[in-house]
Parts: sequence; C-alpha cells; structure tokens
Amino acid sequence: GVYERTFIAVKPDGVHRRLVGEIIRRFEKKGFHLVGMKLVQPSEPLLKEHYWGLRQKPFFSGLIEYMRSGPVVAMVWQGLDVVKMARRMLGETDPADSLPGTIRGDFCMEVGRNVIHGSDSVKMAQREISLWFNPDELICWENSSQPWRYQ
Ligand code: DAT
Ligand code: MG
Repeated sequence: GVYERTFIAVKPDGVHRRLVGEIIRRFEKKGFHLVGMKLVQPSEPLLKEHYWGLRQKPFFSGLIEYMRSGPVVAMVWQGLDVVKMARRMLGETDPADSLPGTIRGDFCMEVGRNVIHGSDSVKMAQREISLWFNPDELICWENSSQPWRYQ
C-alpha cells in the first residue's frame, strides 16, 4: 500500500563519488516520501547483522570491509509498492546486468562496488529499518502532494 516503507543506503563508494544527491533526486522525483535519513559510519556488528543471510558466501568478509570503508547514507522511503519499485530503480545486483536508466546501470560497473542497497522484500525492509533506525528517527510529516500522486 501507500504506507509501505523500504530501507535504502548509499554505500561508501556512492558517498565518496558524490552520488548521494543524484540518488535522492531519483526517489524524490518518482514521488516517494522520505521519512528517515542519516549519515552513519556503520559498525562491523551492524553490518554483519545486516548481511547475516550472506555470512556463508566467499565474498562476505570483503563485503563487510567495503561497507565499513566510509560513511553510508541510510534512508527510509515510503510509498506505493516502494520495496519493489526501489529494487527496479536500483537495477540488478551486478551492475553489468543492470539496464541503463537504473542507478546501478548508470553509475557503476562491478558487483563489489554497486553504490546502493535496497531491501528485497517488505519483511526484510521492516527488519533493516529497525536495525538501522530508532523509532524516534522516523518522522511522520504531512505529505501534501499525496492527492497529486495517488488517485
Ligand atoms: P543486492 O544488494 O542486490 O540485494 P545481495 O543481497 O545478493 O544483492 O548481495 C548483497 C551485496 O553483496 C551486493 O549488493 C554486492 C555483494 N555481492 C553480491 N554478490 C556478490 C558476488 N558474487 N561477488 C561480490 N560481491 C557480491
Ligand atoms: Mg540483498
């Protein structure tokens, strides 16, 4: 529904490469509603929890190292089918498989430097939002453009 939320993070390479504004611009222009945002230097335990499902993968330690290599911009976006739509806007996990017009398709080349994270399901979004944000960091503000975006 309209009140679905997803967790989006600009990864350290995205921050270093000054892609934060461009990425936020795409979500704003699409019409999604920003309810949380912060610059964080994520800890190793937080990242291991975040990527718990990938702990057996050969690239896991490299992934944690990459994600710790600089600050991350953590965000929560709200809107109609935002979890699925954000994944479409991101492109595929491997930028080589991502179409032009997607964030990964437009801004990066390698899977280990794919500039952005987005939750892959509503359930994972809820888990990731509660992992990265305290409830008081999520702001419910009036979405005055809602009648212009939803029927
Ligand atoms: P996604 O970020 O698209 O949800 P994922 O959850 O499967 O993809 O993996 C999380 C991250 O791990 C991904 O963004 C980049 C890294 N990763 C995935 N597969 C990889 C691989 N084969 N080699 C190196 N890094 C990989
Ligand atoms: Mg994933």
